[in-house]
Amino acid sequence: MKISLCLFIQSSCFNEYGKSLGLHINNIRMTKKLNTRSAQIVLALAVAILLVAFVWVGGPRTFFGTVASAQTIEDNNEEVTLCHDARETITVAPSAVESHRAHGDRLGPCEKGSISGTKFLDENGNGKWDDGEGRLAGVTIFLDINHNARYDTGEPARVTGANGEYVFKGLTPGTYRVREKKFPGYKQTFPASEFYLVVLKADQRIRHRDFGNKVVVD
Ligand SMILES: [Ca+2]
Ligand SMILES: [Ca+2]
Repeated sequence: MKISLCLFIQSSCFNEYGKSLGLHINNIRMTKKLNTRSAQIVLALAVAILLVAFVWVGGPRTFFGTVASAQTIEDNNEEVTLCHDARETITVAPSAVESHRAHGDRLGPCEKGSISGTKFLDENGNGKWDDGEGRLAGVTIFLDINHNARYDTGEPARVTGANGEYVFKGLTPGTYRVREKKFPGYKQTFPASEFYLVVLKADQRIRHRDFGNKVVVD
């Protein structure tokens, strides 16, 4: 009788029958709490997984246009690859091919171009690459993305090889400013503008964007 009463009045039970019985009842309560919390966590995870699945499979998706990239989406149950080349961010349904095209994207994979050239030693300093003048290796050529006329961390850069050549591959269509990184002991003599303004179209190869330097004599 006292035990059954104890199950309803636990605090008095703890005092009357000692710590062992009280702790046992508290453990039962704690176990029930943990089981309830675990069930809540499992339910929350299941809802989150279903939400993610909806967004990726059936719901709207966001396409980031800061860099052109190929996207494979479904159109009438067929996979369609398009190049998101509009350089803006849009959110559309995965099957909205027409929405992509109206936005400026193109069907098919992204066609990427290249810019290349050679670094030469302008020995006579006349701003031309004359016969017999050599090539310069180890010079950094970069794409001045922020147009501040100097190299910044993160801007695409190439170091000229033993033959003085450099090449930027995989460039998306757009306008690029190609510059060289100044280095001690040399002065740039070509091009006169000190940089190239290149308007690159899809799958276009721009070549002979050369740079010349002469040795500076103290
Ligand atoms: Ca020359
Ligand atoms: Ca820069």
